[in-house]
Amino acid sequence: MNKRYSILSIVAVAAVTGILFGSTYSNTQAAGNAMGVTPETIDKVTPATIDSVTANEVQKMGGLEFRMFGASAIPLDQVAALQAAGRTVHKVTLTAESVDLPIPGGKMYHAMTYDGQVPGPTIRVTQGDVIEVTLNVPSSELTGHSLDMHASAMGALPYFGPVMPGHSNTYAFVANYPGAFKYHCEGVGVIGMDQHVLSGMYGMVIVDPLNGYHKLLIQRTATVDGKVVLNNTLVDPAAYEYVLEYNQLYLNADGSYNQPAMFLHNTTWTVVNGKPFGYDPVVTKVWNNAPDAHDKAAPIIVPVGKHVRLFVLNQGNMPVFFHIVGGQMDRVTQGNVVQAMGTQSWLIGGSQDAIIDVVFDEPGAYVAVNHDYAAIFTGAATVMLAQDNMAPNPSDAVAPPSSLPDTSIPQQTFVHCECTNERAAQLANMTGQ
Ligand SMILES: [Cu+2]
Repeated sequence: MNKRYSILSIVAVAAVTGILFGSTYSNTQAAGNAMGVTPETIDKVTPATIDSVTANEVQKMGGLEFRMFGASAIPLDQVAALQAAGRTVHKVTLTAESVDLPIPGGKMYHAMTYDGQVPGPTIRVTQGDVIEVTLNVPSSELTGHSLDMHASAMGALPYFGPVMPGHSNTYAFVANYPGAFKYHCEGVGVIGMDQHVLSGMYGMVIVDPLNGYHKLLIQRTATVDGKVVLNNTLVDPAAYEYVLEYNQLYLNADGSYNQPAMFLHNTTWTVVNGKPFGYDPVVTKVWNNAPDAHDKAAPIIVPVGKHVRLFVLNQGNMPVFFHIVGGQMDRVTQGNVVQAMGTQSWLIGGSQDAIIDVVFDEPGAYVAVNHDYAAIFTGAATVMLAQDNMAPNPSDAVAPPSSLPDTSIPQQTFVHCECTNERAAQLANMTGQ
């Protein structure tokens, strides 16, 4: 290996570690001031900031300056000007809240949440919109938290940096690309990031394509004059829309986070929208013994012969081999670019999304799974009942409506969530239930 490259590699790793774990940034954040740190110049590597002999070599070369970019970041004092210029601005507030939440077997686990629910609220905007987001961390929290928005293209610092108890942080950005993007806690300078995300601090930002979703081509076959022929149909973009977020829980018997299990990928539960088997009342009878209505397992109702759009996002630590038992996927889209048509399964890696369009031809029970058997049998089995007459759906499985015309077909919902009773009551108020 080239020696110079080798030294630089070591120093670069050390420097990034220094930036992420160093005390300078988090201390200024804890003080709640403006930090004096610009997005362009985050840190300067010196022997004083890195305890490494190799840093001396770098110092002799004039030092390394690390820059992190704010490509889609907007200074807060310019948000109003962008709004005046015609962009829609979404002001979103999320509050960090550590609570105990139920898991099957009548047990609880120590969850970390945004707004008392897992996943956090789904945010929906249109490509080109501005999101101005504030993270509040109440003084009652025992740890700092943070907010990393994958719908943005901006550096981790200063925007995603730790917010200590009793403080808040606001930043803004333009959502330039369409898709179903993750947001998540980075812990405190990435320390504890695994625990915070795998305990519930994640959610989805849906960015609708500015020019709308493509019409859906579905391909079937027919017989005409004794011959098999293709029978293609173009389906309107307007769809019944659902959200499916995959993750894992790694737990000790007392409901605390089990980091050694995480390193071994030894899953305790696989969750879809925060619950193992949350849409599978057949497998998980225990959910139906849950004392609170919003905890009970309930299947997802989908229409027969109509356009169904699934926003699928892997929030977790393991791959998702997304498959619908009894069905095929008519189309898979990522970033509004079609990736596949008529496929059986789609691999969704960590922090990756897929928008899956399906038309269910026949009534009956279909089951969306992660076709990893360990995942299926620990919770990744989602029953979808296709029927002619729609019924109210679990609220956490239904996407918030798009602001684009002719995109979202409205659905009736009932409150269903991995959330506190207080949050369930808030959700009921918000939806008028
Ligand atoms: Cu956190």
